This record gives sequence, C-alpha cells and structure tokens, in this order.
Amino acid sequence: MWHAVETSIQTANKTHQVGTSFKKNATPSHPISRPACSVAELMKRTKFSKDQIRHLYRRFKQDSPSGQVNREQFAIIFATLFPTGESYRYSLYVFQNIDRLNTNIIRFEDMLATFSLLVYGSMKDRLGWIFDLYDLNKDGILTRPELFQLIASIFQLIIPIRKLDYRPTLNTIEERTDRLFRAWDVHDKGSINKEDFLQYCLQVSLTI
Ligand SMILES: [Ca+2]
Repeated sequence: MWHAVETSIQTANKTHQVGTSFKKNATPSHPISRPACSVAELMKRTKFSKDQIRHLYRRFKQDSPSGQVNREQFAIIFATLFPTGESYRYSLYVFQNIDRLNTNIIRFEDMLATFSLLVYGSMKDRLGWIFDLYDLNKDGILTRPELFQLIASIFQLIIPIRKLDYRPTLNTIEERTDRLFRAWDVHDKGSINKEDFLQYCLQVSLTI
C-alpha cells in the first residue's frame, strides 16, 4: 500500500499543475464530498506540496468518485493490492486506524493525514500508528488475542488459509504471536501499552 503511495507522490513530483482549490467537476454524475479545507490548509497540516496533494486527490477520486470511502468500498480497493490473498479482515483494521473519529467514513483529509504521518512522521509517530493498528479496540492496551487476530489477518493477505492445512498454519500464527508478545511485554504484565511498545521498538532500532 505504501509503495503505491510513494509511487503516487513521485508521480506528483513530476507534474506541474498549479491551483489553490479543488476544482469542481463540470458535470458530476453523483453527489461529491469535497475536502472541507483548502489546499493551503492541507499543505500546512500534512507537509505535502500543492502538486502532491492535487495528485493524491485525483487518485483518491478515481477510487472513490463520491469523495469518501466506507468500509466496504475500502475493502474492495484494498483487495486489489492483495489479489491472491484474503484482505477483508486486515482492510477493516487499517480502515479503523485511518477513521480515527470513528465516523465509518474515510474522507480525503483522513487519508492524507495518515499518509503524511507515515511519510513525514518521526519514527515514534510511525510506531505509534502501528501500535494503534494492533490495538484493535483502541483502548490503549495491546492484548495477546488482539495481536493474534492482527497477525492472522496478515497471514491471510498472502496465504488464503482455506487453501492450506489449517492446523500447521494456526500453530505458526500462535508461535509468531507468542514470540512478539513476549518481546513487547517488557514488564511481563500480560498486556502491552504504547509506551512499552515504543520503548522496545526504539531500543531495537537503535541496536540494528
Ligand atoms: Ca486493546
């Protein structure tokens, strides 16, 4: 997914279109939700350039002509990135991590804010986003069942479980979950908060 984002940004860097607002479609075929703020405001919020924002907006509109995406639409778009796997469950986890206000809708501004954090954010910001992705119920605590569900959904992106012997795959997911959970549960509490997670990941990144 982020490769696609980077490709879009690189493409935007090669374009020379200018403008300070989102142009209206001359003959819209359906109601369109446009960004609630100006390009200048989005530039200030996200660090993206005007050309990058306009290019990303066009790409966003290609996939979602209405200007916003619900869970089902997001899952369909997401599935094109993983044509051989089962991406629905993971797409829902990503959706709820972008839809931070829990509106059940992703607008262009939401998507752009996430891209900005992942492209321009600090290591701590990016790791925090990953922790929030793993923290499925968003209560600030990562539990083993949540980590298991997340890892299982990642496996399904690549390997449709229905096509494999289920037990060995499940065992592998259990082992991965145990290994990561033990490493991240630095205080051996049986649960992991964001501070523990950041502390572990930042320490490891410094030693690599
Ligand atoms: Ca949780």
